[in-house]
Amino acid sequence: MILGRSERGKHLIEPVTLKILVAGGFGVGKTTLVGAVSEIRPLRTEELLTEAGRPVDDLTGVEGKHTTTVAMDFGRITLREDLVLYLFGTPGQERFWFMWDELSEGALGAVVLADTRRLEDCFAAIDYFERRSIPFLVGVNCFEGSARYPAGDIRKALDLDDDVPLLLCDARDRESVKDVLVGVVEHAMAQAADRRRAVTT
Ligand SMILES: Nc1nc2c(ncn2[C@@H]2O[C@H](COP(=O)(O)OP(=O)(O)O)[C@@H](O)[C@H]2O)c(=O)[nH]1
Ligand SMILES: [Mg+2]
Repeated sequence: MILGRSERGKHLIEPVTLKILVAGGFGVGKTTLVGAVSEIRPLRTEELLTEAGRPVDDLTGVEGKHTTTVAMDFGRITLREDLVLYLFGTPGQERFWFMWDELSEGALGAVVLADTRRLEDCFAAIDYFERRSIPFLVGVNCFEGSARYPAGDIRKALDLDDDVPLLLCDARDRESVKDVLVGVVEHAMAQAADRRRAVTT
């Protein structure tokens, strides 16, 4: 059968695949977030927190946590039939910083997860993406029992630029995480459009 020009694209939808990083401090919910939305069984490379790792991995506030991601989380979500996201949860611990440059290669954008009880844990991730002009948004993972702050106060504490979106989310909730991911894609697209305008005008 010969496909007419008007038929083009109707039968074979080649999805666009985009790479999104999920960053943030240790225990903030990166593995949980990837697991909440991934259509494939998320690939996790976790090791049990060993006695040896304890002095290094600060567990204050995440006492229930017994495993830690040593390499990264990996998952996939189809946002629309023509748009597939690959998620890379980057290790929060400082001793894995060396992996970030590899992981951020070709990334469309990033989610920086934050926990208001330990806000400073995400400063390094924000610095990292700002310095490299990688579009990111901040997702505040709302753990129950932690105080709620107005978004404006959190923005100020994080010293966020006005155009960086900040969303409250629940890393365990698929719809909530989807909103965050759509937010990253839209923010990255908007920033790319701004840059194109800046170049052509
Ligand atoms: N109550 C609550 N617990 C969460 C939430 N997100 C993650 N957790 C728990 O917090 C711990 C750390 O989450 P994890 O995803 O492993 O953090 P990671 O180190 O950033 O990958 C786990 O025990 C999760 O079950 C959340 O939104 N609410
Ligand atoms: Mg993890």
